[in-house]
Amino acid sequence: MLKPNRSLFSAVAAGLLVAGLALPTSASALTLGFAQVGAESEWRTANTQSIKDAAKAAGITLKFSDAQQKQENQIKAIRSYIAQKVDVIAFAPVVTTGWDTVLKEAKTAKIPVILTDRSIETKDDSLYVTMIGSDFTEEGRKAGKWLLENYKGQGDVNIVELQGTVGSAPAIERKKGFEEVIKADPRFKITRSQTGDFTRSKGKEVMEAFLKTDKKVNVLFAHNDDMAIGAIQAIEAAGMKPGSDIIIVSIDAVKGAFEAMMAGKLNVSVECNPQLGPQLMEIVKAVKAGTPQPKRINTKEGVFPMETAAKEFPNRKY
Ligand code: GZL
Repeated sequence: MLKPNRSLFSAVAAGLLVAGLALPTSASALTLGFAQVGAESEWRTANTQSIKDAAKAAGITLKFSDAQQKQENQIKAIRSYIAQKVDVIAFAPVVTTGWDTVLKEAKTAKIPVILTDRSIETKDDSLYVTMIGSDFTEEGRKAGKWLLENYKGQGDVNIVELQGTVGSAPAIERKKGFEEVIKADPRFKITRSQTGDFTRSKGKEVMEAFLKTDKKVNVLFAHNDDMAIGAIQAIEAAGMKPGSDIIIVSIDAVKGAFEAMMAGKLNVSVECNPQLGPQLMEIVKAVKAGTPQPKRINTKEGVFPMETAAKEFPNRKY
């Protein structure tokens, strides 16, 4: 067998470099460290699948961690990626605050950081290259707008709200957008609001508590479909009809929401697209190539009322 002629290879490499033609850094040479929030919802599961599939398709080596929705676990994962000297770090910050210290460590190690899905609060936005994700405030506005335009009842409209994870960008911003829109009609009031932490089990538990004390609930606004699906179980257990006795407005537009809408138990779901994987991999390669990125890249999304669910369901990819 021929032995590789190392001196020939290094001569060619030197020639390429002298000619200013750096050796092609193929994506396969790239390693991405990704610190995921957890596996709390259908949305998150689809988001994880999109990232894993896209890394494979792009030939990028992926190191992946699941933080079980705990910030300290995400920080530990980011530190381990720094120690392993990955090319790029990306993560979906479980909450908006408390990231500056670890991101400064990444900056000192000259490892670029990309935020996906959720944003952070920081005084130093040089700590991350860009944030790719949805406009949660707009999602909250869309939910409020659908309600004002489609609610048929007369008189006061008592709304109970299942908030997402306390301190997370989607929970803060969806609430803000929803309230901004419903304040246009004084009949619409949020009478109870509590976190269901984006999970089905917690959404069911909190809705049970709401129904025990609130005799008149007209509407449920849930910050994600998983909590809405949990609440549907609680509403039925209380002998009421979800989707008619209590109008339900939700966000994500995952498959479970379409199934609930087709069963007449959920009235509308505002889309929040989890399929950020392909765009993320393009940004990883661009960042490594030194191509400047906008600070914010928004994903495009729609609104899916119950009446469109059966027609749209076959097209759904998550
Ligand atoms: C939104 C994402 C939220 C989803 C939830 O982009 O951060 O977290 O709405 C998920 O389903 O748990």
